[in-house]
Amino acid sequence: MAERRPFDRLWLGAHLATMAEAGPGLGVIQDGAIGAINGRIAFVGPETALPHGASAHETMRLDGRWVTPGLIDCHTHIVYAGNRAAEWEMRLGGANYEDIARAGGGILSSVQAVRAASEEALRAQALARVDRLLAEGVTTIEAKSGYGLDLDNERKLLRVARSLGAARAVRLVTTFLGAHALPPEACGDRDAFIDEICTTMLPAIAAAGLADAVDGFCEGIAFSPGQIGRVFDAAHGLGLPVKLHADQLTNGSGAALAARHGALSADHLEYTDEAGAAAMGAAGTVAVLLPGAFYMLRERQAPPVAAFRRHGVGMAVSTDCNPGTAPLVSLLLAMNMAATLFGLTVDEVLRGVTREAARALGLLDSVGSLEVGRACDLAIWSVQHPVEIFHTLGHNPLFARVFAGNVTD
Ligand code: DI6
Ligand code: FE
Repeated sequence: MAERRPFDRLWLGAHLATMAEAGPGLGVIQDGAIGAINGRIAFVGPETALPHGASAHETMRLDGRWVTPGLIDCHTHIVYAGNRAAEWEMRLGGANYEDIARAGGGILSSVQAVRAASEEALRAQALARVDRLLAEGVTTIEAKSGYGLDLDNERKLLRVARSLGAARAVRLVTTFLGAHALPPEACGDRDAFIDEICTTMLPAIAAAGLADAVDGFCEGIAFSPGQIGRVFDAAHGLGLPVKLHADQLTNGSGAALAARHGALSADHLEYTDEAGAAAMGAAGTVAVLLPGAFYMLRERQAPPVAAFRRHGVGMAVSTDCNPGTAPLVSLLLAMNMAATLFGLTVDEVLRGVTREAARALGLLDSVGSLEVGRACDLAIWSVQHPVEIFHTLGHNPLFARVFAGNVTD
């Protein structure tokens, strides 16, 4: 009989939420085992199905704990400088987000702070936030630019984002969000700024390999569908996938625009209508729901979750971690909010930070589920049932985090 290669690591005695199937449900395996070789899952199944005589260099017994795929925070603006607490205080006093933005605050005040910050300062501030996410079992983070708004500063943000992935045991995915707001030096000329993004910034950033995808903010206070469409065409011309901040504050038909361009995801979506949801379903565009921003802006209209279900739109859940609308460094809290505020089921939430979040990043082949060949990224939870992972506010039941087969805590 051929000699069987031992696993590098083997976890036994766990209940597994594999997220392996496309359909609803968690793909549960009771009394399961996971074996890793070279950072990938080489076995996943009931412990009783382990090949006879299987051995491992290291074996861990999990005593009935639950294992999910490592969590994925698929929409963040985690690299920024300073904070906007004073703006929040103004909003608490009655000011509104769009008025603050039109008066030169909002995103543009973070742009000022980022332009003044060194790369080292940005990295230190972002790493502190990344560490909070990792402590909750996150193994993949998407990070957007969009607070630089000129080539040098957008590159600076994306370099810092890439460096976070080298500094910590985490998969870091970057997104260029040049079309986030109009910088002051553009003197009000939105079309000229879009030209600059398409002909100068985007090609330089793509050539430097700094972005894995391209995003935009389609909104009355930001850019029109036509302007975003030009950015998307330029991105596709360079072979980069696209995604969109859509219908967050008003219905600007952003969901349909994203779908028309084959976007990986459309994000926020509070004001998306039935036609937008239908277009997303037909295009396979994932709805990324961001309840932290909804909560901090004290929005009243929740995204059309029932329409997303009707049209078979996958739903992901993310923090939107940013200094303005979502100063939030807890994916567990975002998960709780997605259930409490948006009405997602427990299974939808858990799929939304694993399988659907992976799909929103175009990474479903490598992460987001416990299947042979996928990265061995695991979150191991001291809970009796998966709902307890995000039930208790302010409580973190993570027992251990595994990144590419290595226990990191
Ligand atoms: N919507 C958001 O929630 C983020 N960007 C966007 O287009 C954060 C914007 C901000 O800094 O206020
Ligand atoms: Fe955002």
